[in-house]
Amino acid sequence: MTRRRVAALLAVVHTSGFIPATNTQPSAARALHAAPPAPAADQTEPCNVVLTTTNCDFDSLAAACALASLWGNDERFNKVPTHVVMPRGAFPVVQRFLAYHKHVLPVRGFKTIDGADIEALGVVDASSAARLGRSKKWLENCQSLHVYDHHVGGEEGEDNLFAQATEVVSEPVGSATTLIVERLKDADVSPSVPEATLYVLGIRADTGGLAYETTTARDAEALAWLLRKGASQAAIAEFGVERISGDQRKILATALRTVESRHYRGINVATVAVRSKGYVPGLAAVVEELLELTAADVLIMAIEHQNGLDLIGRARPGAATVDLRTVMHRFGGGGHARAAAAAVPEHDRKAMGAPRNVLDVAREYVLGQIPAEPTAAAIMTSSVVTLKDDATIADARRLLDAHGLKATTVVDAEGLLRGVLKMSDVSKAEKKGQHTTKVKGVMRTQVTTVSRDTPLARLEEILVTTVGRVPVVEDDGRLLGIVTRTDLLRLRNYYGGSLERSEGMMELAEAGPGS
Ligand SMILES: [Mn+2]
Repeated sequence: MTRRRVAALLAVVHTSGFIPATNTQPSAARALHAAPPAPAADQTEPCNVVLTTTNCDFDSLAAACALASLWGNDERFNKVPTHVVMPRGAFPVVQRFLAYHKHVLPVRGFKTIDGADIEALGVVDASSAARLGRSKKWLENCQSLHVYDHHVGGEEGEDNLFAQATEVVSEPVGSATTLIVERLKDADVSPSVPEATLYVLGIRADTGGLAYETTTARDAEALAWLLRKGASQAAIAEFGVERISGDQRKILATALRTVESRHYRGINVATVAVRSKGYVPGLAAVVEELLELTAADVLIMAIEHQNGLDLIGRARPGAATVDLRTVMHRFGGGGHARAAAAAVPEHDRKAMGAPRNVLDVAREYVLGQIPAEPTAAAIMTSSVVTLKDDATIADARRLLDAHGLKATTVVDAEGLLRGVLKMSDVSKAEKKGQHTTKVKGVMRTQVTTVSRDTPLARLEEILVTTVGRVPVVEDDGRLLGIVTRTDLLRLRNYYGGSLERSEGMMELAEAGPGS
């Protein structure tokens, strides 16, 4: 089949939102697998089932297929076959992958399973029954329930499956697939090449190719093991990039025109409401694209469609205090702090009215999570190594060397900031033999300064575009402290406590001339 025809087929799949091939496997195709005589789709047989979540992503499909493989090699489970079932819908790229690979994966249509036949039921990438769609009813029939999830701390509430589960694996790694690949490795079960490829796609999708904040060393190790098992880099290159479909593009274009940004305490919170006639899969990818294109720190999209109203939210690590999971939890959804979603319950929709109102409520939650922006006074190092303006170049050299500095501030006898002296200024003066020259004749007097009330956003702008350290001064020019890039990195908390406090923890007095 040519690529174009597959694409044409998938275009039909997009509008329905389901995967017809797995739900209604044509009998002609079944007949090709001649031996043993294939059971009719409606013939029942005891089995295990592993469920993906609704709107199945690569992590969910990969984790489910990996668990089916694990059970197939475990004598506690392998007396009966294990099938993977997708309750409702999948990301377009996942559908495309399945269109090529369904004959090598244990995926079965929902309707081909009789709930009464299920022995062990696996749930991956979720710990809430709400994520299981119509398969939820199977929870009552199954003999044992096994939950593998990496959304630790989320999805609590009445739908949480932990209480009724026989086995719970809930660990904070980047992907659910990682949890099960580790078990395959421990059990010495080698995946087939297409399986290994799918598992890599699962880990990549949920870790953003190991780039997301939630990524752990365990994800990278699981991924490396799969590559050693022969995962196809050609297939990963093909399916590892989500392509925006025509329907997605239309919504993206509308959203770009109507997105509303609100700057609050240095954070850009954007919201947008869109409508779609049919179910458009893969809207999370649209939200991610929008986050990039609008330079928002937080973006929440409301999608109104025939079956209800969905919210999808994404946030950058820079919006450190924003926890979209708790925001979406308010609307019965879940996810991670930086990526979460909800299908807004009917009663909320009735109470709030238009999608715009629902978005306003969601935005208020987000704004409530943003603390007052720190100012220079809170961030600065207040005891700064500094020179008096009547110190000599020789004094300056001693001071800079002693503290390993490349520059220092210069103050007068009253402590008023008079200038900045750089190492290069000192070196130049030394070459001219000006060792006893006063620094006030050599220093730079054009100095960018800020006040104690300068907000973080402005400090950041100065520190990343012009100078690496900026003095904080009182209205009368008295030097209060200094803010450096190190302070900025500390505040961003990129490196935990591993950064040394910035230069200049010295008392001003110690650095006076002749000291
Ligand atoms: Mn996941």
